[in-house]
Amino acid sequence: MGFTTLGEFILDKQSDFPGSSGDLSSIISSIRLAGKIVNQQINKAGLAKHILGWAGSENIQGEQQQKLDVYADEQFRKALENRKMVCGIASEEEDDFITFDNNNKDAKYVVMIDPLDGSSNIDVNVSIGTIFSVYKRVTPVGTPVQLEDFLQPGTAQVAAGYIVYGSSMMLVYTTGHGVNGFTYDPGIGVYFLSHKNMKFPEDGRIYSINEGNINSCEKGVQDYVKYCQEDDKATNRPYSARYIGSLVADFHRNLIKGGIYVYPATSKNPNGKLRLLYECNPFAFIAEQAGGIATDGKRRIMEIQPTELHQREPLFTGSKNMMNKIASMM
Ligand code: AHM
Ligand code: MG
Repeated sequence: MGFTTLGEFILDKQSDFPGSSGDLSSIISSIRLAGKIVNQQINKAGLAKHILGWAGSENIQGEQQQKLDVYADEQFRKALENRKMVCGIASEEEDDFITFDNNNKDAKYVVMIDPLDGSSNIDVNVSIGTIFSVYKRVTPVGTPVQLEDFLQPGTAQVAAGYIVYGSSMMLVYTTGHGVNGFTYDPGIGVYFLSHKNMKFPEDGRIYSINEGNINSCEKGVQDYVKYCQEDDKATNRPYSARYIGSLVADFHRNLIKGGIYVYPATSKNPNGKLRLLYECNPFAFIAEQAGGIATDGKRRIMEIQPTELHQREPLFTGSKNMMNKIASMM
């Protein structure tokens, strides 16, 4: 019937990595499984009172965690540990990295994960997501995993992707050979290839920024937003403002329709709000693989050398021509 499942696709694409052990494929498979489990709970969130509300603990950024954050964190951790291909993970929800050394001594990969991004949207029934990225460890296999295994620049990513829990669940990922998207059919429990070789349209007319912060953004960002709002028939302006406040959903829409997402430095968050390892780098890898651009306003995101696990960076990402325009104003 011409339908390709994610499982078939992963097997087929193993030939992109001649001589590979299939470990990376196994990591993607564990994420697809945990995604299904988390999706099931998210779909019940409005029903299950016990899932809503606060878990009562705080993460390292001082933000309150909701129960589903904790649940998602556990599911992805367990799924990744079970496959034995990962020696450690760093999660946006955990203060420090977690090592799987006891069980997975010979594993050569580490995974960074934001298990439930945009979680403030859960109790208002708005799309949320999971973001992940995979690196090869830099310290020797068989020794305890170290902080330096996690503090690698985005250019070292071997895979990155996201799951959007929206009107449908979708998994979108890259291993450096383009970007492909898979839509989940809950009736049979299978993801199908629905968005082959995804590309950002070169031009777009959607801008996504929290405009409530505009007065405390730098002048280049303010000028660009004014530019988006001007009337100009030739360039099809004014553009449309669309901001869900769920990075995964905002990025996903812009990837499909053409647009730009900006979370700049503000006076409240002088380094922006988003985390380099869990949010900026994976989206930068996906954006570049899809023909888009990702910067911190000046530097290419993927070339930034991280110095700490929970480091924040401004993020500007999207369609090439929109990104070039904002860059010319910064
Ligand atoms: P979170 O990881 O705590 O959920 O925060 C990240 C989210 C992004 O999904 C979203 O783009 C951004 O925070 C929205 O922030 P703001 O409310 O400041 O616009
Ligand atoms: Mg997040």
